[in-house]
Amino acid sequence: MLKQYNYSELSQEQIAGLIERNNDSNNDIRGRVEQIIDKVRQGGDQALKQFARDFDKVELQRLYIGSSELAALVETLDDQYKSAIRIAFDNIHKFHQPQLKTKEKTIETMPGVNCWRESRAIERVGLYIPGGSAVLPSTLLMLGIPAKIAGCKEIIVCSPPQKDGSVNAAIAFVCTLLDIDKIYLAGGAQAVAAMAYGTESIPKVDKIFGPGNQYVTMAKTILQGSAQVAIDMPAGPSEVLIIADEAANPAFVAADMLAQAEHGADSQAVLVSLNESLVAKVQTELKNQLEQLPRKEVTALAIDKSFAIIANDLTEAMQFSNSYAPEHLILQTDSWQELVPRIINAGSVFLGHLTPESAGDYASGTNHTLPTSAYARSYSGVSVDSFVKKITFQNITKEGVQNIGETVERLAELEGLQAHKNAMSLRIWQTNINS
Ligand code: HSO
Ligand code: ZN
Repeated sequence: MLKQYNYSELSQEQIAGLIERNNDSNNDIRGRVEQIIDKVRQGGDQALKQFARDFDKVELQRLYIGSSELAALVETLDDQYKSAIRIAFDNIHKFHQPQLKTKEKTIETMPGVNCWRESRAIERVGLYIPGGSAVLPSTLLMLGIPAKIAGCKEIIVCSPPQKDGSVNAAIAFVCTLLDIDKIYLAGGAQAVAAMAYGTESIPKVDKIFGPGNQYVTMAKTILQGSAQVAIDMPAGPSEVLIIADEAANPAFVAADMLAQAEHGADSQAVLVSLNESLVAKVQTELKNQLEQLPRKEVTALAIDKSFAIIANDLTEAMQFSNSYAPEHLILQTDSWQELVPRIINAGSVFLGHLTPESAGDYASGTNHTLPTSAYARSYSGVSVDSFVKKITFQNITKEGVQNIGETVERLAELEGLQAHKNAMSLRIWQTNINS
């Protein structure tokens, strides 16, 4: 059963409590993840094999599977899945390709002073593909496609081994579409540590991408501060917030909430409804639809931790949504067009009654690696931009030196940095002599 609150009756503290998620207040998760990171740093491949024994219940001879094994796995995948993956691949590629902008326009800030930016791919990237409670080949599409478009030289993929020491056939198929010929068999925080420091088998990378549970997210957060590695964002347990008014279809609302909840017990689905009777209908739908789901135990746990809020109008609904900053926001109202400009914090938004989050999770083209846990206040989802650095360039001509020279000299004086001033003064003298 979904807990239910009236927005206007909630105190600021209660709202803050509803907005908060995944806090690790007694540092339980941090402590355990730090131990894992230390073991991988010191023990390398041997530590990873031990984690595979302990966590994945598999004895690994080698920490990767290569191209011939991947090809064999691809053979086992049904053609209808292959063609669905190809369509998703094409749509995601279509949406991401135009994001690549190698050189921006040159701006002449003063005559003879030219500045511009160019993108360069991050050379070595690590993609973490979760394989815990559900194997997610779609995540490899979402990370691998922008990495390829950006032109990353080395793409390292880590995914937890299955019980037979292999990976899922659909993941293998996505690898072939992406021209990736190896998958490293490591999962969880240990995989993230391996990519951050490098082991005998797993190369060290410059940036780590991918969603995961709280352990994976914690490992990324710790390592970005200590291992000279960047991360895409802290992407933890998945969440959705749905704003629904009287025009909403309760079956659609419940289905979207359950789709979120089936990701795991720590996922959250929030309904912000404009009327109580819709909430009651959604409750009934949740109960009925949940019964039919193969993952009903885990899904029910997430629904128990979820809640509905009854707001007086769309303004209140948007206010709560912007404070919650959901990873996914679904607007099941006819007036979604009006609401779009009022969205301030959200990872990815699904507009209208016929746009389920599942479309974006898999195949419409947008990326599903998105900021969770209110990080949508400050982070964007993964895109081609996440796989490049933008380098600034400038060139100053003789005319430029004459135009900007004195300004630089004065500012250097102001800061008491004589050597800075000299670097410009020498150019000014030389251009004066030669003119
Ligand atoms: N909703 C997840 C992505 C996903 N769903 C993968 C199904 N497969 C996080 O945005
Ligand atoms: Zn999903």
